[in-house]
Amino acid sequence: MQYCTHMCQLVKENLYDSVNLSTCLAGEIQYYMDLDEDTAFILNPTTGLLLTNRSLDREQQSVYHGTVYATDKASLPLTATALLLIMVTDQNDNDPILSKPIYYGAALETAVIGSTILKPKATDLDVHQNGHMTFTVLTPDLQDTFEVNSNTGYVSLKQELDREALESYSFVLKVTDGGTPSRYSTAQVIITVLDSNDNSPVFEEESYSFQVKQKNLIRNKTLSLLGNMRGGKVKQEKERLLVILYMFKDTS
Ligand SMILES: [Ca+2]
Ligand SMILES: [Ca+2]
Ligand SMILES: [Ca+2]
Ligand SMILES: [Ca+2]
Repeated sequence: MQYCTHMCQLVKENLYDSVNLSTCLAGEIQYYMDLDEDTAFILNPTTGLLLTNRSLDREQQSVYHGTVYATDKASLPLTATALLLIMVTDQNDNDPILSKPIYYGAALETAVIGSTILKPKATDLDVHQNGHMTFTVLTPDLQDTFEVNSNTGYVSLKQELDREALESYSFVLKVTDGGTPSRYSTAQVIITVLDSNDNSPVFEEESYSFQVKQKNLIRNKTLSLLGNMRGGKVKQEKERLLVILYMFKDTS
């Protein structure tokens, strides 16, 4: 009796599906099978129609192996066998997921344009286009400041930072898969701008004049003077030890 030696059949995940295993044979045949997971399928012994017995999950099991037996109804029946390979085709039933709900990054305000600030990670359990991820920044007004690599999701600097102007940025990172329809998820990104010493200390006034009694100078008393930074007009450095060296000049 002639029968296929190998069969490869495709069934869809999540849907009740069927494949016909009788196409290779004609005549009155009884079909049986051994399958590595026998609750997933039912084989109609008369028609050879193989039906999914439950909804399949490709992400749990994508391939089933088995053997199909075809026996004729002769008084001395003959049996043929075929190795059966059932592959579950993918549906886009998983969102791409970013590894954290919130990512925290930091960059020196003197960081060079193009430097990478953050490397978010994302996964999608589906395959091919259903698992192909594309990253974007959702917050339009920050698209000039940060660039997200659409393939990797890496966040890099697109323009210069200035901590004295803005010391923190927040935007929404979106990852979308290539399925039809597509699925997506988002995460918050918070980037702190770290201070660099990029501003000189500035006196509040252009000149100061004061009088000191000579006896104080003779007694070597300590003179103190506060040089104030201009709060509004001049940018202030953060958490830096301010050491001002005063030099006095005798102008008499
Ligand atoms: Ca699935
Ligand atoms: Ca899937
Ligand atoms: Ca997907
Ligand atoms: Ca600074």
